Amino acid sequence: MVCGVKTLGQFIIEKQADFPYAKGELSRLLRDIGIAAKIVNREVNKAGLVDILGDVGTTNIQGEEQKKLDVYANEQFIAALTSGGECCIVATEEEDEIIHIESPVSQNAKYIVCIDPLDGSSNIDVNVAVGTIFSIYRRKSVEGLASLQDVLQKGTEQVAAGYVIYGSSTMLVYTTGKGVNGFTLDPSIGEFCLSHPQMKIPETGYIYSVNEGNYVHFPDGVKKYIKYCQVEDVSTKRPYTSRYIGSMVGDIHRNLIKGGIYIYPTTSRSPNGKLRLLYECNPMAFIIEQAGGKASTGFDRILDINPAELHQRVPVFIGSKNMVEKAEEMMLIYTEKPLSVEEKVESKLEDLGVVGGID
Ligand code: P6P
Repeated sequence: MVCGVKTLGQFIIEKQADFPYAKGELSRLLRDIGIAAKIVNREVNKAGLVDILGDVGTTNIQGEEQKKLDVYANEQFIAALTSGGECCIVATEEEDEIIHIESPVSQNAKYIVCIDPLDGSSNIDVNVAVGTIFSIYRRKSVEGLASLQDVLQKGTEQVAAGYVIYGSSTMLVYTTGKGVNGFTLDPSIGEFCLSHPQMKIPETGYIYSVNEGNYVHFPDGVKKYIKYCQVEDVSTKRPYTSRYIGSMVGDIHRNLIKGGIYIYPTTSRSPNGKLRLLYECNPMAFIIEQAGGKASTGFDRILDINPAELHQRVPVFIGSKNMVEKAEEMMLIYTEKPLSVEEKVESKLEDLGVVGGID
């Protein structure tokens, strides 16, 4: 205990006992992520003072302007994961392809990390909270170089997931499947200290987070749910409050503490939704489910989705259980469920006269 508080490092070691076969690799991997988060935090906090705001002048595979801090954060997390030696592949929003960590130690490491190094970076220049989101898997392949197949695992296979929110204070929130714990960075000692043990999301809430500027392009089920949130009904404390800051980590962190729902559905510009399955929706879904909430596409559980590609996007309805279930109810009534990737292939084959599909 440092000055009466439990640091992230102490907590990780203490909880390692939860995993009888753990030899400390996951503990060290979480420590490496914590170190990179502190380095990124330092730059985020002084972003207005040094030439690290604004665009790099390049775009990532998503076609999004890369901010200098996006690139900086990406470099710091990759460097920390490389030096730590516990990770063999990094899949990051900022790189088109997976990154094999080349060192001999890392090539035989057993963990895969999927990461959005700096989510919500369009907010950096206007000083609104941004975040890092990470997801950790055990590699499935047992020999040779790990591959993309080791990365494209269902969310239920995650061994850990977490986020860092660089806001009025900097917090790291993570789960290893045994609850959710939050740590606040104490700059005076440079340590993340346990501040929010065993976080639970209220079963219902009164905040809905969605970009209503896209309203006309939303599925009817989403339009109906938004109108449901806005109708006066004292018995259910409606109308709810609308809060949307354009930073998934910020919106979901608030909803985790106060209760609420975050929705990024399909829109005309994002026909599959905007948020990425592997390094945004899956980690957030793991955390929110572990905190007692729910996360779906409006129809199916996020964590059950079989990823088809690295930067796959999915619609996301995530937050307080009762609110997500109400939104799903509206989607079921008013919106036709889109075909899954497998169903689209099957349907195409049938159109082409390939009866019974391909075994
Ligand atoms: P829009 C940030 O770019 C992000 O990925 C999430 O953090 C955020 O919730 C969403 O996109 C904002 O998107 O289309 O509403 O500006």
